[in-house]
Amino acid sequence: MNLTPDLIADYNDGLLARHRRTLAPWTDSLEQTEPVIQKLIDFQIAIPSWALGTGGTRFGRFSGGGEPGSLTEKLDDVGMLHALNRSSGAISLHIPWDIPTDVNAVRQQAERLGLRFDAVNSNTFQDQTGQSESYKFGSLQHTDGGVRRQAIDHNIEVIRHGETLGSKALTVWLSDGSCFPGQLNFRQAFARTLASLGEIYDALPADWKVYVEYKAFEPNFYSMTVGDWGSSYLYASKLGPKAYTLVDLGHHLPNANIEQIVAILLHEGKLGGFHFNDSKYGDDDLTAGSIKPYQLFLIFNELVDGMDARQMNHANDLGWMIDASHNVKDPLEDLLQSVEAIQIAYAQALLVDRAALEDARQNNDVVQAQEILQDVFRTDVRPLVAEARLRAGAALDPLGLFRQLDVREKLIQERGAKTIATGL
Ligand code: PSV
Ligand code: MN
Repeated sequence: MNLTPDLIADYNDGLLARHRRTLAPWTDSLEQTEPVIQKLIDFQIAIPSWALGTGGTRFGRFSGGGEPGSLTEKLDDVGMLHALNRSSGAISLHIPWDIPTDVNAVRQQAERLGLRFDAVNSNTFQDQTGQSESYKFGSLQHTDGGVRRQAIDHNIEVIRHGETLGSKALTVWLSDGSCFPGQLNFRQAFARTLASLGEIYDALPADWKVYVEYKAFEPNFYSMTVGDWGSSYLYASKLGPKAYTLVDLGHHLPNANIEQIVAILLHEGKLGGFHFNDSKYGDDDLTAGSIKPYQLFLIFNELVDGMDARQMNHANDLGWMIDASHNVKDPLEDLLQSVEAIQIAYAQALLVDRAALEDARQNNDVVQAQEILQDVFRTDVRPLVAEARLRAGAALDPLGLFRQLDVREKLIQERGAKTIATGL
């Protein structure tokens, strides 16, 4: 579907009067709001190639219609999201689900759609057909050197694919661990994993990063070899300056203080990137901001504070990615909602009066510190996010336009009612 600038401008015309009314209160404080709007325009959130189809649980999967069946169609879908919100200008690919067959064509298509390739993801958590060794008992941690070799080589192959597309980072998420006490020698598993990661690290191009993603549980339920931010930090520190920790919001034990984790990792210069999603219980992969929007805001509050302290570029110095999957929503609508929730949390964090907050902290004025944060959290910043979209040439209401154009119905007509996207 071709969402031309004219089509978007026509749609916006109908919403302009209302938008101007909601924006009016903000125009009194332009000095404060202009930088926020500009930062929102610059801020791009990568869409995971595996979230464009309907997800599932281990109990089943209810496929939606019109799902993308090839990398080309996945790029088209992300291109459409980006045309609607101008904030999804990147895609994160999972290999081997998304191996490009014609690299030049894929690059050209991405360029036409205004997309760049964010981190590439390796997969040693599933056995692929034709593969000689099995990952049933782990990959980089495996007791058998042959399995480790296969997993290391796969990661290096993923880097090579990423290079052809212009990616600059590899994300390694390992399902390695154990399900029962006694199954694994923890120390040796750690040492083997570190040595395997070291070989992958050595294959990184000079301007690349590797993100070590941790997860507390699943699919192993007794131990995970990269089970928490501490272990990830340890691996990243031992690997070297190109290695960083990746925080996936769904990968913590219940009630973990993720904002504190983020603050410390940033302070140590070891936070590399993010996988946004939300959860009630575990790795639920729900829409960002749908369950705990205050937590999302508090995370962004630490991100902005920590990035500013290190004079980092908000838009480029960390990898911003969504990692969600949805069983009951239209995947594209879900992604539009996630992007908007992230933008809202980011905009609110940018508006925190940091001097006043620090003052309250210095005076141990706990009440005032809470007031400062909650005042911003309870402020409706949606007009600012909409204004950023308007200036970037996006739709004032991306979800509204998606529905008005009946995009899903058109995708079903084009691709069929029973298509299944590759991925989980
Ligand atoms: C694992 O749960 C994870 O968060 C990793 O990022 C994977 O790459 C992704 O989900 C898709 O399986
Ligand atoms: Mn993830």
